[in-house]
Order: sequence, then C-alpha cells, then structure tokens
Amino acid sequence: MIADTQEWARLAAHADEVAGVHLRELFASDPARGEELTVGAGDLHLDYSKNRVTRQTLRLLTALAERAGVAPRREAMFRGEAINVTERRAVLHTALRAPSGERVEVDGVDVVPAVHEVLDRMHDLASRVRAGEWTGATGRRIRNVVNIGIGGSDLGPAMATRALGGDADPALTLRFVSNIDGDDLGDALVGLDPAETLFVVCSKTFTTLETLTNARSAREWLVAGLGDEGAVRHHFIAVSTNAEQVAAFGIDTANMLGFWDWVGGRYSVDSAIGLTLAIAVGPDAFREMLRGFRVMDEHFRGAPLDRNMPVILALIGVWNANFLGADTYAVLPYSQRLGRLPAYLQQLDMESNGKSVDLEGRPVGVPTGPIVWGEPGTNGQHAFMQLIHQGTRLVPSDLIGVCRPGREMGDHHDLLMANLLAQAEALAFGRTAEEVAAEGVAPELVPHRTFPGDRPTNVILLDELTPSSLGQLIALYEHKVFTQGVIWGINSFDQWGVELGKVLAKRIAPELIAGEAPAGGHDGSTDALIRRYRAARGRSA
Ligand code: G6Q
Repeated sequence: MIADTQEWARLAAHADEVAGVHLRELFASDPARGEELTVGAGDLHLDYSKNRVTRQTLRLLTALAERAGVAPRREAMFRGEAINVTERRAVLHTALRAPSGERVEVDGVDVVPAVHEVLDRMHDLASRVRAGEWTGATGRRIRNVVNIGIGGSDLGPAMATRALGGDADPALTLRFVSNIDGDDLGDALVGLDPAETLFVVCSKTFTTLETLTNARSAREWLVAGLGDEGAVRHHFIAVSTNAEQVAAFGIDTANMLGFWDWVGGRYSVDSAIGLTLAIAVGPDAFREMLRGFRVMDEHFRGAPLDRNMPVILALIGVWNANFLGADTYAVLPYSQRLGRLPAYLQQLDMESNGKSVDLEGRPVGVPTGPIVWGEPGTNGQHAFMQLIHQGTRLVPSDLIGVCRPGREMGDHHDLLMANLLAQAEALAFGRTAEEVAAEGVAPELVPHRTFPGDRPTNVILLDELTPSSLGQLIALYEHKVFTQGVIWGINSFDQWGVELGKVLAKRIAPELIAGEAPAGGHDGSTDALIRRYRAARGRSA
C-alpha cells in the first residue's frame, strides 16, 4: 500500500518540518517561485506557486508518483490494457481523440477506424440537423433539440454546450433533461412544437430508469402532439452501446450512434454522447475540441512527471488531502460559460476516486478523493468565499480564468480577472493583525478583520475559451483524476457505489403506487416515511 512506502513516510516527515511555514515566508525566501512553479501545456497555463509546497515537497511528491507507477500505469491505459479490473475493461477515452491512422488495440482489434466511422456519422447527422435537412414527420425542419440522459450522459454535453454555446446556432433551441422529476422534462417541453423537436436519447446501457422514463414520456408527448406513432423514427435519435434495447424502445437503429464499453460514462463527452453538443456548435468545432483533448493527452503521455500539468495538479491534490488534511476542494471558474464545470468535475472526480478499497479489495488506509464543489466567480465571493478566507477549515481551490473574452463588454472582463487574481492573492497572503491595526481599525475589531492567508490555490489560465482549450481543460482533469487514482492504488473507473440506491428504489417504487399495498419490512424509518407519503397522496395503507 502506498502509505507503507518510504516515499510516503518521507512526505509525512517533511510535512511536519514545513508545518507552520506560511505562504508569505515561502514567497519571501523564494521570490522566483511565482515565475517558476508554473507549467504550460497547449493553451493552458498553471500557476501552482500559491500552494504550501517547497521545491523539496515537489521533489518528494514526484518520487511518490514514480513509486506508485504512474508512468507504466499511464502507458497501460493508453495501450488499452484492461485497467478497470472490477469490470474487466479497457479504459480508452483517449482513443476517442486519436487521429485516424493511429492504432489503438483492444483484444487485438484496432478501435480507431470504428471511432472515426461514428465520428463521420455524427458529423453528417449534426450537419443535417443544422442545415435544416433533417426534417420531422410533417416535413418541417428541426428547430428544437432535447437531450435526454443523466450523469455521464448529461453533464459533459450540458457543460460543454454551455461553455461553447456562444457559437450555437440561434435558430436552434437546445435543452437538456436528466432528472426523473417530471418537472425537468415538463419544463423543457414548454413552448416546443413536437413537429420541430428532435430528442437525442443518450444512454450507454439504455436501461437507466431516469432516462428511459423521460424518453417514454417524451415519446408520448410527441405521438400525442402529432397523432402518429410512426413519427417516432423522425424525432428520436439514440446514442448507446445497446442496440437491442434501443430497438426494443422503438427507436430505429439506423438512427442510433454507437460507442463502446471501454468509454466510461463520465469520460464520454467526446464520444457520440456529445451529439447534442456537435449539433449546437457544429461538427467542425466538435472535432476541434477533440484535437484539444489530444493536445493534453500527448502532453500527459510525453512530459516528464515534474513538468507534467495533470501530474503536478494531481500531486498537489494528494499533498493537500493526505498531508495537510484538506477533505474538500473548490473549483472556481471565473467564467460564466464554464458555470457547469464544477458540477462536471464533481462527477468526474468524486465518482472516480470516491473509493475506500484498493485494486485488491483491501482498505486503502488513507483519505482518497476529496469533496469537489464550486460555482463561478465572482458570484462565489458574495456567498461562500467567506469560509474559505476566514473559516476554520482548509479549502484549497482551483481558480480558472480566460485571458481573452469571447465577448468584449466595456471593462467587465478586466474586472472579472482582477477579482480572480485578487482572490488568489488574498487567500495566500491574507492580512495580518498588524496591517489591520495600522489602518486604524478599532482594536476590538482587529481579530474579525484579520485574514490568516496561507490558503492554497492553483490558478489555471486559458488564452481563450475555444473548443480546443475546453478539450485541453477537460483532459487535464481527466488525467489528474487518473493520476491520483494510481497513487492511491484504487480503481478510478468503476462506480459500484451508485448501485445499492438503484436496487432499493426498484423495491420501494411499487410500495408507493395506488392500488398496491406497501410490503413493509424495511427499517422503522423507511416504513413510516412510505406510510406518510401514501397518506399525503391519498393512498390507503
Ligand atoms: C458515469 C456513470 C453514470 C452514468 C449514468 C448514465 O461514469 O457511469 O453517471 O453515466 O448512470 O448511464 P447510462 O448512460 O447507461 O444511461
């Protein structure tokens, strides 16, 4: 286990040595760190100097990555070995952005030609919808696209469509439906004409309760609106690995785009799951995003560990979580367009690394994936940043900014970026009691107005928010999460933890329905809540 290694012990001893050394001192004794503790990759720049690390910390962390086998494990992933051991699968989202001509084999079969075949079909489909050539059952062009999917089949396309949405075709209305709460679909359908509406049903398994329930209700809405069961094939596209279930649902498999079991849901935005995104921004922009992913893949695969952006980000995260005791970290994009990035990364990170046993099934023994959350700046500054500045908990954060705005509006962008830089500065350096007192603040208020500082941040700057830089940013975090999983010795690519709730919901659902009697036999609390719900719905016990 990693915690039993010398490298881990050295880091623990080093953490004791540097404990109490404030970021102010680190900068005073090593002023070059602001320039030097940075790394570039593609269009991204990472400044990690405002972390509680010395150059020695970084050397020890790199030694830990070497000891954990990050480099060979990374190769195993890129080569298509079945590193998802609990599901006996390869993990090959990187093959989705491999250029045609490159070979990536799964069980001796090169998967790249199939990837490009699907990409070409996506390209064609998206172009037809955008050009008005895909018509509905009545011959009218499609003006509304409703994406139905959940988790990995929703968050990626929804996040990326919002990020790149400035380029979306204004003639198209795009909506994303994920929740089984009828208000989600109901609200999404308001104002839409069924004759002009296309549903893109995204589900890897095509067995997901939420997605199938929403898709069924969408089909009812469509058939009721158009009065024709045959309309379904003009208004539904499926993205799935399960052709049988797609056909059973009633979607023509000619209108289905496939992908493969070696693409995990939360790693699938760059597969056909991104179809709605491709319709929104255009297939060329989608391909540009894939090239961006590829830029980061090549950097991750080729750069030495101590100059490798995803590895550095991962190691700083391990330092914060395991040696400084931070249970959580905040993602703060200073970009409204990146507003859904925290939710996307929350799934990517927490579903991947929220594990407590290692690859052999033994307890990991150290804290693993942190609690990830966040909101765009500057909104967070007027809400939760108080706790990060002056609370008792350590909350490291990633502040993400875009240098050149998509839209120039007066001085908005300079003010936005000034706030990003000011937050990182304030978090690191704070304001001492002496400084506060010197400003003439009443003595009894000095403790309240003192900022301890020493709060770690990473600042990530994109030159511009483009399809390519977004691809680079997503891949950066994918590889960061992978690297952390390797260090902790866990499987970042399964998600058994979501199963139990699904099984129990299936058992409880019939107990809530009118005409059925509750079976009982749950715990006292669950049985009482079932009775209360039935009573509120006027359903007898
Ligand atoms: C992601 C998870 C999960 C999954 C959803 C939807 O990695 O596996 O979020 O994406 O449960 O699954 P389907 O695409 O099969 O409907």
